[in-house]
Amino acid sequence: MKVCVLLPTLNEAGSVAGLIERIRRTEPDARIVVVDSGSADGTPAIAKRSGADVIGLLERGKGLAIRKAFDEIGADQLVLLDSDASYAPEEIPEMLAALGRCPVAVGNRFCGKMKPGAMDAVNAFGNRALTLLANLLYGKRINDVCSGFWAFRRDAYKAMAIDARRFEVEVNFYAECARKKMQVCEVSISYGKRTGTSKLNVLDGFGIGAYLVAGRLRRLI
Ligand SMILES: Nc1nc2c(ncn2[C@@H]2O[C@H](COP(=O)(O)OP(=O)(O)OP(=O)(O)O)[C@@H](O)[C@H]2O)c(=O)[nH]1
Ligand SMILES: [Mg+2]
Repeated sequence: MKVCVLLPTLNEAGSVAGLIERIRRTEPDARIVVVDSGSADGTPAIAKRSGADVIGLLERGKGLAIRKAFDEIGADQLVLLDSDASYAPEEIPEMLAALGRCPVAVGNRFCGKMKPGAMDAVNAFGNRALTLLANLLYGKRINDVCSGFWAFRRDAYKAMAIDARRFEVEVNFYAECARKKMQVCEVSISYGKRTGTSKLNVLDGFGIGAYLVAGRLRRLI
């Protein structure tokens, strides 16, 4: 199998069916996998009815879910996309094209294609601050380290040590690319207002920052 698109879900019943449909229209041959951590709103059943393969987990955590799912998936190219309809699956081909140039691709939301009101002020500040911290600590230039849209060649993903349990998973990708000196291509993407309710809070933002600092210290010792 060539391409697999992974959607992590926690109570995303309002968006998951539409998203699966759009992915299928864009990448008809891709396998679509939903990894769900105990949604109470019927998300897994909706995803199954929409034709996706569903992995159900009992334990919460976006990072944990992504790790478990990618460990089971044997595709050549792995695409990861939040399932709250804030990212556009129509841009997956550009992410895959970037994998022709680099082992890892990340969507950059700060390129002028963000829809008005898509990101509130607290989130915008947090995203900017964490990206600045990442650049300062790791010295590998990136413009949107908390992006929820990534693509990996299989070998590149396998080469990374991913141990994040929650929302630190994206900075974990970035830190591993820095450690392994892997080139990351940035793709200009759009970003819209999410459907449903956010699972992220300010404490998670501090957790991501702490993860970046701890990871850097571990490499120094
Ligand atoms: N499998 C799984 N997915 C999760 C978990 N927590 C969040 N997600 C999913 O991860 C994605 C990102 O979560 P969001 O709540 O959108 O977080 P965010 O995009 O950083 O924040 P917002 O800007 O508020 O949307 C969404 O698709 C969630 O459904 C979890 O514990 N397990
Ligand atoms: Mg979101």
